[in-house]
Amino acid sequence: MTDLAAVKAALRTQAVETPSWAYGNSGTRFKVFAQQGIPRDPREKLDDAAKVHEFTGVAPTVALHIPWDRVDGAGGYAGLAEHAAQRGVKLGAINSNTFQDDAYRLGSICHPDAAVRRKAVDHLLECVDIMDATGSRDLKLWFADGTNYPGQDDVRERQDRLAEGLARVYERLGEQQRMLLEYKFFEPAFYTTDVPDWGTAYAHCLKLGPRAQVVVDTGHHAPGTNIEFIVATLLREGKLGGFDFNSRFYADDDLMVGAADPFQLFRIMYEVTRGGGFTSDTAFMLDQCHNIEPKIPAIIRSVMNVQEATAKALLVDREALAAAQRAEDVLGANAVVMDAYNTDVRPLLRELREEMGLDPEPMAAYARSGYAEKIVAERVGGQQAGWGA
Ligand code: PSV
Ligand code: MN
Ligand code: MN
Repeated sequence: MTDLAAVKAALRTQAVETPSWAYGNSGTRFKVFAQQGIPRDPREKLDDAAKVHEFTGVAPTVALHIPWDRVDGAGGYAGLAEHAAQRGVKLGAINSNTFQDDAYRLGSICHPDAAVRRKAVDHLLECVDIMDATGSRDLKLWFADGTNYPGQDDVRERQDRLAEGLARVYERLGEQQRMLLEYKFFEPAFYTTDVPDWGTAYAHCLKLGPRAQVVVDTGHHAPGTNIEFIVATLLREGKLGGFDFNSRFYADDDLMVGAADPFQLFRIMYEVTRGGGFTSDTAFMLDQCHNIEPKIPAIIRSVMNVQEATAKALLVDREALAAAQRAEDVLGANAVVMDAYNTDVRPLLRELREEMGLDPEPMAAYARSGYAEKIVAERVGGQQAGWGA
């Protein structure tokens, strides 16, 4: 039997980090649909993120993206951290950006020209300076580097350049800081990508040291990839730094986590709980864009989707599962997992929220709060998230 009090206690400690860019206008390369009430600066993005935390109780940190969230003057980044604290949230991971400058046409830290590589590394070092000011623990690195044509560049040499650049940044990290390396199987490069998969990311992180860990962006895999196996393996090796959660139907769709395949999210969260990732330093971050739906409710929904999948994963009767596995009872073992997945956890979560002093229905409570109307009235000329800017 699963101990429901223990499940609730674990859920109380859950922390899902929301990304600043999810609050801004975004779109595809075809069109950015501007919405009303969109934040005009990083502070207003934090105001919106604080609302998500206020109604869910489990979204206490906000990831920044540099330069999209660059602040000059007015207290700088320490001032931004202070603003966050006043709203009841904290600044989370700093995401670097080495993909929106003309210099990066052939890559950033893997670029054939040392001057471009230096520019990219300088940006990453600036991100660590920002982490010092904000108190952020994690530097999240995603590289758009790669090639489009066979022969365009030396694929092995690009790995050497990558290793060298990462090592320079790793050396700069403080004792309590981490470097989280993200992989993505293709796009914007289409022939080779310099960090295409967890194996490449893992190999670099292993060489760098314990403060370099892998980020699993759920949207960055080929169809049919068993993501939970990757999660189990990385956790076993002590190298799972965190997640960028989102949903995909086709490629890097960045749709709401748990929307396309809630069963996959449950399977991932089961491996997380099984592997101790839920109680370790694994960061649970969203990496999403809300192109056609209202942003704040979509992010509330996403946080709840992660919470529901986690609750179901925690409900797996581990003793019964182990017993069935030992008895070589294939169907029995599968039934234990499916029983947990098929449990309606919404009543449990409503109860939990009430115990936490929250409204049991975050979506409805947000809608009633009047915040959406308030920001539409107050904000004119919202900022684009960064994509397609
Ligand atoms: C690009 O694919 C991407 O979605 C990566 O997942 C990063 O985490 C994110 O952009 C922000 O840079
Ligand atoms: Mn990502
Ligand atoms: Mn992505």
